[in-house]
Amino acid sequence: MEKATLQELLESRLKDIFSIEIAEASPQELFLALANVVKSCYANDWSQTRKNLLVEQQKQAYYFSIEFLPGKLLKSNLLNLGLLDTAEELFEELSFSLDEVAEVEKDMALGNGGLGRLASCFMDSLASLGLPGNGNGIRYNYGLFKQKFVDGHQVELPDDWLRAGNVWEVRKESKAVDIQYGGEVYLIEDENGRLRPERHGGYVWRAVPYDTGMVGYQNDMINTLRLWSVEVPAAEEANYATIESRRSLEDLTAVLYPDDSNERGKKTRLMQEYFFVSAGIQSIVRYYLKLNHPLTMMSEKIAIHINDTHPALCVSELMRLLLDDHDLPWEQAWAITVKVMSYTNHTIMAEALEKWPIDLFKEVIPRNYQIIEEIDRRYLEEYAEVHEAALLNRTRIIIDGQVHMAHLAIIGSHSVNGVAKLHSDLLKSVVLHDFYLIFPERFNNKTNGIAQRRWMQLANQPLSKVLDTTIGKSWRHNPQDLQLLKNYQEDPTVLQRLADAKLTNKQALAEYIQQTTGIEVDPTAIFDVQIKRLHAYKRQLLNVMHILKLYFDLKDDPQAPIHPRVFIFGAKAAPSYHYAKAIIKVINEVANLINHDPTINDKLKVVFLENYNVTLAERIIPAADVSEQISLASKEASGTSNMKLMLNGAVTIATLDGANIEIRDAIGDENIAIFGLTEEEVYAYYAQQNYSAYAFYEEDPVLQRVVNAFIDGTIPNIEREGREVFDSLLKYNDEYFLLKDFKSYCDAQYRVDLAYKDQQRWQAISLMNIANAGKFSADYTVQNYADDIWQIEPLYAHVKEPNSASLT
Ligand code: 26Q
Repeated sequence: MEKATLQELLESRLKDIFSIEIAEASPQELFLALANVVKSCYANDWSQTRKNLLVEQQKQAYYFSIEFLPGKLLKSNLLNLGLLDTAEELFEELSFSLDEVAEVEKDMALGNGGLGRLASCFMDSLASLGLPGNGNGIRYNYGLFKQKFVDGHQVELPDDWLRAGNVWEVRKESKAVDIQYGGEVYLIEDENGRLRPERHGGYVWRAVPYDTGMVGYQNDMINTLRLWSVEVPAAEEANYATIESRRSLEDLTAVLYPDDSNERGKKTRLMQEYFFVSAGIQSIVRYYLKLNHPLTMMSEKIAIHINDTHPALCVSELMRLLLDDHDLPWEQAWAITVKVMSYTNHTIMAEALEKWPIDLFKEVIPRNYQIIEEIDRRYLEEYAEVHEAALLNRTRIIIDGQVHMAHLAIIGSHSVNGVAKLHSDLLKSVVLHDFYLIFPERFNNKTNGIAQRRWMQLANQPLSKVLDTTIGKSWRHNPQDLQLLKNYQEDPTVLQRLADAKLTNKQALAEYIQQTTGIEVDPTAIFDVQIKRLHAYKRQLLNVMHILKLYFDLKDDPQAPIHPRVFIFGAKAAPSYHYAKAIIKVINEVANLINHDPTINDKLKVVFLENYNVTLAERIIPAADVSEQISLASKEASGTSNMKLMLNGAVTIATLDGANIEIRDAIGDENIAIFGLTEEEVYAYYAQQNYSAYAFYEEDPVLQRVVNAFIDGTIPNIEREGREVFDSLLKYNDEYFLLKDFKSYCDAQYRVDLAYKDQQRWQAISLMNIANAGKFSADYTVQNYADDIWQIEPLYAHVKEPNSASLT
């Protein structure tokens, strides 16, 4: 599209909506008008994609996820439509900044962290590969809370993201479905001797879908992200006359649960899970029936993916529809279900595995509960001859009055995958070992990937331009072409250009830091970044301990040859996670102490940026020199910020955990700073139960000084929090082995400092990170899901030149 055409469209939208000219428009008005233009640019392709799908009848995948975390969509849609450069030029010509306009858009933050962001990266890749794949989730009225710091403490504010409306969504009233909750279900024999469920009591709520187009990268493919919102069924308005009755209904899709590990036993959470599952499965079956094929062939047209256990009810809900509404015999229904379903596990932490009390299940979803009991009974029966009773009793679905969601998902799926090699291996050997004995063929690995278009082309234009001029533009379509950069490892001009791009990004971040926190940081310092949810296992505290060590080194010798560093944190803690909030307070107070200590002379700065989210990630990642990936080995399933930071040229300091291992394998030991216990060593400590935090404390005076700092008054205002940290390390024997890994972490940090001082070497390492990041494109990951698990193919009728994703 020509610039002039875009301008005309924009002008006419501004007239239509606001009756104003471009020159008088505010950023808000420009945003809304431009977003509407963008929407109209893909409207036709969206309906064409749907029509082609109906005509071609190709198999489609449905990605069920209780979280999606797309962030902002304007620039990503412009990029994918091939309009970004044009729009940028136009706005410049009109003396506006597109960035300022894009900034107006509210982040769509319907997720907590890695799992939700992964779902959105996958949506982008599905469309960009021309694959028929849709998202299914919940349209929360409030996304993840906004984080503020008051006195160094985290305070949570509601995220009222829909207040000004959401331009991208389309309400599809005609596609609404009813969701049944509660009541009692009796099984009554019909005239053919078949047991039929009869429901007494209970209530029906309405699920209304809001669809958002998922725009493929320059291929005219538009998939659909379908999010469900609760409403009073039309026929029942009279029953919801009181404010209280309405409120309890509206609560259902009001807020995202802000815990990214586990909220135990909350009825609303279970109702949410059933809500989007039932709505999604009903709409899929309805669609499938339109194709006029027998239900027994469903797995040839439909693949349903269960993203972690939150949508595990897909299994029992599809069974319910096939049995109760479509009269299939159990065996047929079960065969269909297992062929259709697949499941991804995202966590190793035993305490995070989802379980529900059976009483709650019976109360909320009685018919599903009956079906789950029957699945469980038949599971025990079917495998009784092949496996020992003890094994079956450990793997059955209902154990000690609780429904184990992972067990339901595994038994009901033909594929179970982890999200990085180590994680998938640990699923087989430890966490899900019992299931591996029974269903070895179901287990596989799909290492996570990231939407590189967003994390490079959109977030890092300075570096993208350097890449274009150095290796050409093919990397924009084929991420593996980033490898071409390897030819320039020793080319000082290219290395200098990379350094210049990094500096530009650091200057921009420094300005943001100055504006939002008042802290001055020097863009020539090392920007050392840890951005992720706050969790004990991710060990932000280990980072803090190293910062304190450097602080003491400088106090002892203000001339110590340490290259200036800015430590940057971004992290939200679950509101109920007391210890994580204590760590936030501690980091903020350490920042206060160090940033205001004149003897440190600005050699160290600590910056904890508020409200870490997708948009803030897009600011921080391009400016990072060092990427902190320091979880205790075996605990981080994959990590994905590690991939984003690598792609943007940050050098990683990491334990051999999650995808860090694959990153190391891709770039070689010389281009990453590895430290700490290995997974085997961690498990050996568990087996021998001989870890003593105190022993490490006792023998290392440096460590002693650092740990004591939490309680000896060195850090002001952390009387309570400092004590909690101190006790977790010594009294409770340091669950995540920080004291054990401290020394080797400090050594690795020292290597990083040395490497940075040799700028030529540093830039070459950074270059190698960028050059080898292509393999972590979500395009490859999604292609692997498509080939191995879903068996879906690009929509042939539609895609002219599908973006290829073969890792050669
Ligand atoms: C469960 C029950 C009740 C309430 C909340 C939850 C809940 C919600 C979110 C449990 C877990 C999550 C999110 C988990 C998550 O984000 N895991 C991360 O997934 C990434 C993508 O695979 C990995 O890279 C990370 O390693 C993993 O921690």
